[in-house]
Amino acid sequence: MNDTEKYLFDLNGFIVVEGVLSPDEVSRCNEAIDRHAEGIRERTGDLSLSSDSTTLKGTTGRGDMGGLLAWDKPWCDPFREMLAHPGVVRYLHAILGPGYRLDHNAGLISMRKGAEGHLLHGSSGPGFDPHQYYIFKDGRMHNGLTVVAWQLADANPGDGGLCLIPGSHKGNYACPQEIRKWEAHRDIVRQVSCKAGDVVIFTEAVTHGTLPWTAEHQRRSALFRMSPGNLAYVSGYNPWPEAVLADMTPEQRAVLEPPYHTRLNRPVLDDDGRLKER
Ligand SMILES: O=C(O)CCC(=O)C(=O)O
Repeated sequence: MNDTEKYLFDLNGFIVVEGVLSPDEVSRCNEAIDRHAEGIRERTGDLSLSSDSTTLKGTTGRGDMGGLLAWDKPWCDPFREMLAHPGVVRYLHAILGPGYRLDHNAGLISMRKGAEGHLLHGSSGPGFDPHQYYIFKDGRMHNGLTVVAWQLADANPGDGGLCLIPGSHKGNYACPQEIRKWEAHRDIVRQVSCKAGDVVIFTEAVTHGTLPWTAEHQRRSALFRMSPGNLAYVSGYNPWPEAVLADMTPEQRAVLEPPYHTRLNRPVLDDDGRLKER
């Protein structure tokens, strides 16, 4: 992660890394999703994400699908490769530190035209959340839970999808409800437009959410929530399902280690995603 990228992440709480996946990698992901599309669950009723917002509501719910890492080969492969992808490891080392780990099981967000948005949320002030935080100390940033969102379809300006309030990871006051609902001060909320193959990395501390999807094509974003090596938000690692671990490379397996100190013989990757010699 170069100095400009660090500046932008520190300033905004997120960064878009363009063109991490090749068109072929994007196609492999989309083909795997198409094969499993019956597993996409559209949210209804109590699972709705737009609450009583008048501007985030939609005609249908957001589609979610988990289990990507446990699919049969070859369908799981392009998603497993995301764990230690040479295009993102150096960013995760700068943002989370060496020994970063997968926290939540990987999941797909899919939205079709009319899908509702998601109330803005985030973990900056007024309290300190020891699992989802952004702090700067000893000349570097430290982040808790951090999202790596792999874009598998274009999100053009005006399409909707991921949005956030740049800089809000350093906020001290609670985000007012009318802003969380995208009903007031909409000018401070930025839709993150990006192309298939780009990766958006954002700290869970930044106030973020989802705008209703307006495009004709389906939104597809694969979310990997990562934590520093010493930290867990959820207990999904205890244990990871056998089908998730089966036939993983040592590099991928390293990212599924449970939380513990990096100095205790934790397998660690180099910046290119290869296992480091001890
Ligand atoms: O639509 C997005 O990418 C944001 C998703 C999100 O914030 C969440 O699922 O908690």
